[in-house]
Amino acid sequence: MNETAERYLWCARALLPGGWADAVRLGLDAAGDLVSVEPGADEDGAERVAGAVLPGMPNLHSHAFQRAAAGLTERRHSADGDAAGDSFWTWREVMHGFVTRLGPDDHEAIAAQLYVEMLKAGYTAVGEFHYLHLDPVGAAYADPGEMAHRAVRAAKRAGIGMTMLPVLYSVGGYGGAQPNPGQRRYILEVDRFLELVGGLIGAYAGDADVRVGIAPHSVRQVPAAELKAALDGFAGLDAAAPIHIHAAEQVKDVDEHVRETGARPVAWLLEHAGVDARWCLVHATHLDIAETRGLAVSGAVAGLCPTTEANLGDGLFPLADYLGAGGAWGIGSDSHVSVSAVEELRWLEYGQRLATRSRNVAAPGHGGATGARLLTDALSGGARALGRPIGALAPGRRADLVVLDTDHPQLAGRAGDALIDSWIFSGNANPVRHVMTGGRWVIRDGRHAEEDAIADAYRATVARMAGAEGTGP
Ligand code: NGQ
Ligand code: ZN
Repeated sequence: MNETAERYLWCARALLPGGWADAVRLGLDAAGDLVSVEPGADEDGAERVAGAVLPGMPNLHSHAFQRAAAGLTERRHSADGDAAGDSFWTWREVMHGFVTRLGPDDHEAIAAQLYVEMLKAGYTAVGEFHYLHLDPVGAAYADPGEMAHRAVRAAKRAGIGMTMLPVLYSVGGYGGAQPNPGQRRYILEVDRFLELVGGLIGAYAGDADVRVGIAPHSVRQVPAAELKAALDGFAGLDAAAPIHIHAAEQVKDVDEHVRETGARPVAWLLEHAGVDARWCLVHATHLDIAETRGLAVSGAVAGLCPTTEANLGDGLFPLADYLGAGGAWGIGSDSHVSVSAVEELRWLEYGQRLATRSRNVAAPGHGGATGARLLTDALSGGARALGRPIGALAPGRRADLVVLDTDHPQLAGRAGDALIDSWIFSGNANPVRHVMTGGRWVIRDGRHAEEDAIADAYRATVARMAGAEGTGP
């Protein structure tokens, strides 16, 4: 961050860390960071921004390639008479089959389309939990970072901030199971994994729009010894970067971990992995009360992905207890069955209402606004999980912001927290009008400058993949 602003935005109203403010003058430096935030200021030659200005929303969990499979896994996969029926586990088989057909160009085309969709939905940064490291037969690309670089390239073209989280995926499943053919592309030895991470850190050093962390996939796919080796090795590469892991998404994950180790997975991680504010436990769906409190006090972020968790039949996160314990959390679109910050926040709250037959579960006390609380928690937790200075309109943060159209009928007559509540809990129109990331307008009047070309490339990829295999996964 430079000390001096090179230009100014003047916002009729903006959500600042202390709440809504009028006539806010934002100073931006040449690098795209905020250097000053002055409420009640004169317009004085600044670029005028009409509407309501919010910090851009971090999307802390994405598997970009799954965007192209969204909608293709909604046919029954289990056999008639199979009492268990379809589940997360049958979905997972279909998903593993899908990746056998995806090359680097496909990955980049799908990611670019997805990231434009994210920006239009108000997401300004993404955590890409990336495990497609190897080619379809399980051999290394000439550049081991090929597939990761393609996702970063897509992010740069779209203009979304990127936290690249290369995944360590060591075994096929519990008990050291052999990988199936779909999983071949994910598996790296810890040494190769750390080389990949080191290479990515070097490639994006000094780039304010990219951060590199790591993601041991889950305690199911990474045995304790590999997890420890990866964490030790990563501490020598970057001792402050984010660490993400899938945790306790399915009851079976909990049961198997108890059978193997005697401990529930989140309890085990809290005890053995040094979980702290660098960590993001994605899903963390099935927690007992001790784990709920332990996770909250660890400072880690719970990475909640309500639309995917619903789509996959995972279960419901114990939100009220976790909020009561002061836990941090953020949202992710994960499998991208929905790319909408509104839908993630809305369904997080609705899941709780349905389960508890009550209302305003996330509201912060008497008279507190539910949508506003959800939004502000997800901004701060998401920023922490992505390890970048984002999530607030404050000096030192990236100039990542979303402008809501306050002329839209959905927001008519709304101000302050009622405006956020109305955005999140009324209707399905998208009032996101403009979006800025790192000081650049990337969405203007609801459009991205490259959206037509990006969508054409995406359509060509999907058509080719469908043509290669018939009707889909
Ligand atoms: C993933 N997705 O890595 O894409 C996982 C499924 C797994 C979610 N957990 C595969 N939602 O957990 O092995
Ligand atoms: Zn995931």
